[in-house]
Amino acid sequence: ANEERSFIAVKPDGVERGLVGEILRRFETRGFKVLALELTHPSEQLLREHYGDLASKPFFPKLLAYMQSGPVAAFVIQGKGAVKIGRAMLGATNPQDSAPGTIRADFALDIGKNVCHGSDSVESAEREIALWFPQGIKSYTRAVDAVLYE
Ligand code: YYY
Ligand code: MG
Repeated sequence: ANEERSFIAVKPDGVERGLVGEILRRFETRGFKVLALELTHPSEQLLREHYGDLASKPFFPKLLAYMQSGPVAAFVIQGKGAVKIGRAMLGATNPQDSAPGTIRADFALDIGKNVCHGSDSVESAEREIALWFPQGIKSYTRAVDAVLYE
């Protein structure tokens, strides 16, 4: 149960604005274990798979261009409630609606430049992790987990 994983990404605007460290720090200090970490230039094919459910949306071409406008910082986090807490930490998709203290509220204003991505379910997380880290993910143990969890 403490091994749930989520895929988190800092989008090209977040990388360009120097927010990778700040965003990663929030997940680290919350207690999540970082299992993978990569700065990558996603191909159009990868993005079409990643956002497969959105292919028919009017904003899809703009989304593809945005996600290819620079490197993406891709992470895998692991820990209790990683998917739900990850989404909560990102905030609502539209930063105009994101609660204060969330990443999107603290660092963004427009839905088309919302700085970060997080998996929306455990199933999506598994799919996205396999897509972005096809080489596979290696786990490791941390002494701090004995202190972090009851
Ligand atoms: O999962 P999440 O990123 O919060 O939202 P999705 O509905 O999956 O949309 C993916 C991505 O698409 C969103 O983060 C911004 C962009 N987008 C957009 O530019 N305009 C919209 N009306 C809806 C989504
Ligand atoms: Mg989504």
